[in-house]
Formats: sequence, C-alpha cells, structure tokens
Amino acid sequence: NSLENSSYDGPLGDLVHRLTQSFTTEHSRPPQWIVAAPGRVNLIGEHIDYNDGYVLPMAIERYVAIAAAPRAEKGSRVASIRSVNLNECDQIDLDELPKPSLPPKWTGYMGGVFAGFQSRMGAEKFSQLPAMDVMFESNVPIGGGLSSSAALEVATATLLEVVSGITLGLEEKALLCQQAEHDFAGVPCGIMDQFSSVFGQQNAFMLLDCRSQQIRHVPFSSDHVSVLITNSNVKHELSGGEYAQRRAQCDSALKKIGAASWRDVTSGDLESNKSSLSEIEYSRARHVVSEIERTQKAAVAIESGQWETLGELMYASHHSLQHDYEVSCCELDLLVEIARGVGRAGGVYGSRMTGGGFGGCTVTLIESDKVVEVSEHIQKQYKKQCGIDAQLFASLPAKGAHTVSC
Ligand code: GAF
Repeated sequence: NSLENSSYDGPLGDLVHRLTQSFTTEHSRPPQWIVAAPGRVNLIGEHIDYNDGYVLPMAIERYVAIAAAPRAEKGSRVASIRSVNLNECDQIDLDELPKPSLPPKWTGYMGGVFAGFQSRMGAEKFSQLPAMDVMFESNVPIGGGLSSSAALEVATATLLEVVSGITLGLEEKALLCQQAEHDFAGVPCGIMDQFSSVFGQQNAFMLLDCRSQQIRHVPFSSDHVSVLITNSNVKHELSGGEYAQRRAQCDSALKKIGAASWRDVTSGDLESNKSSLSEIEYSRARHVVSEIERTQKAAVAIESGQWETLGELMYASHHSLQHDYEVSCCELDLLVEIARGVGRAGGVYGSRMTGGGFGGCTVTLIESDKVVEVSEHIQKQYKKQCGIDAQLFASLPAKGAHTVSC
C-alpha cells in the first residue's frame, strides 16, 4: 500500500530531514504530512510507451518530497506552496483551481493533479479539503530527463490522498498524474514516468507492458552490476514540440501500415509497407519495431544475468534513437562513446541515452566494483571534450511514492 508509513532512513533521509527543518522554521510548526515520490531511469524501451511497447524502467533513489500542514483560515481555501529548489512561492486556490497555461510552471503540474483529484472526489468532498501550507524539495535533477515532473505530480497526488483520506488505486493514481501532464504541461506523454514513480519496487526493474498496463517486476541486485546515471547537464529547448511531432509521425506511419497497434507490426510488415511511408515515417517506425523487440530481449537477459547481452541491446537502442528516432544530441552521443571506449575490459557493459532525449541523462550498466573509477573517467573526458561538468551517481531500484513518518 502506497500510503503505508515508512521511516526515512537511507538516501531519502537527508532530504526529508532538511525539508522538515525548513518547514518548521518557516511556519513555526512542524508539518503534519510528508510524502515522497521518486524519479526514474529507463534501462531500455525508449519512446515506445506511447506506441504500445514495453519499457524497462526503475524508480531511482532521488525524490520529490512534500511537507504540508493545515492552516486555520476563515474564508478562502488556499494551498500556499514554496518550492525550496527554486526559492519561489505560489498559491493554488482550492475554490478556483488554476487553468492550464503554457509554458508550464511547477504550480501547473501540481494544479493539474488537484484538478484530477477534484473530478475524482466530486466537488463536495473536494470542498472539505483545508487551506494548507505546503513546501517541497527535490533531489531529482530538474529537467534532467529523470522524470522530475512526474515525481512532482505523483507526490502531489500522494499528498492529496493523505489529506483527504481517499486512497486511489495505484493505476488510477498514475493515470490521473499522466492526465495532468497532458492537460497542464501540454506534453502528450506515455505512461512510463508516472507508473515508475507509483509502482517502483526496491531491488527490481519494472517490465511494463504499455498496451495492457501490466507490470512484471524483474529482480535486480547490485552485487555485481550497477546502474550509473550521468547527467549531461544540457537541455536543448526544441524538446517540447519535437516530442509531440514524434508521436504524430508514429501514428501516421501506423495508419499507413494499416495495423491497430505497433505490437502487431513485424519488421517484415514494415519492409513490405516501406513504399507507402515517407522516409521519416519509415525511420521512426524502424525504431519503434526494433526497440519493442530489444526490450523484450532485455528482460530475458536480465532474468538470466546475461549482462553482456543487455549491454549490447543498450548500445543498439542508443544507435536507433540517435539515427532513426533523432532524439539524441551530441553531448549524449559523446557520453555513450566515452563509456563504450572504456569497454568490457574496463567494466562497462552498455550505455545509452535515457528518457525523452535532446539532453538530460545517459544510463550505463557497469561492474559494481568499477563504478568510482569509471565515473571519474567519464567526468574527466566529458569535461575535456565539451567543457561541461557532468554529474554522475549510481542508484538502486527504489520504492514508489509513499508517505513518510513525521
Ligand atoms: C518522456 C515521457 F514522459 C515518457 O512518457 C516517455 O515517452 C519518454 O519521454 C521517452 O521514452 O519521459
């Protein structure tokens, strides 16, 4: 149950501790509720969640934590919210929820979830929510392709669950947050990010079938192999419209092929329909069909501990995203090449861009006892070749959104 209390030992501890102190100092009283929701990294299965494919993400030990307490206030019912990272304050009026506005602001992501909750609870019950002081802090790099926005949405939904006493079904909660992203951030995203943040499990990757929305947790321990995340620290501004455009190109290609779902399209079908597709549609489709196949193979490889095979599939995925789907960028390509240069002899199995692309992070699979050495090498080479400081950290699969004891 996502609303079970859990203590805040481990990587979440510092964040919650700091947030509790800041909240108590600012409001002269401690928070009554604290919730946390993780970001995610996707091992393989990129840009296919909205194409009925499989994805293989894990929630990471980086979170958005929210602290809140009710405020005795006559008249207006306002959630007064501070973002610690941005050092900004804003308000959500519970009697007049914000309308979507572009470009999306953090209050929009939260407001979208409030709006989803209002429809779910009904106006009358929603009107019983109290005025609140709210503060949140994130150690998911913002805009780094690790789902900082989904983590904020899912944390907000978890807060509203504890405040209202209404527990949503886990799938319902993830879908409500996805809807908030569509309506309030204007991004027609798939289900991967919100599902990862809700359903994350310690010590397991998550094989998510985006067509049936079924999840199979695939056990993983870092005894021998670790997941290293490298933030390129670049974000190219073209990303917003490009995402929707990729989605439209895939929909159009599928229609021309005449299939109901990408899951029904084989590489043979694709070749026999090549002449009816534009060059771009053909490339996008080739990525989708091949990535669905790679992700299924990757799940089998993990289950049987075939890390070399998984690593090769990761390199192939990156190549496809770089050339066929065209969502990589030179900095991500460079990071993957540096990791590849280290090679198996140096402890690296595979590497690829992760998330929406156009900047953000790579994910690298690496022998656990080589993490420090290889991280230093990647950081040094990246700085030398493009002048940017990368941030690197290893993460174990983390538990999905939950409340934290105050
Ligand atoms: C973003 C989206 F939000 C996800 O739904 C997914 O499509 C991902 O890009 C690419 O795999 O994170």
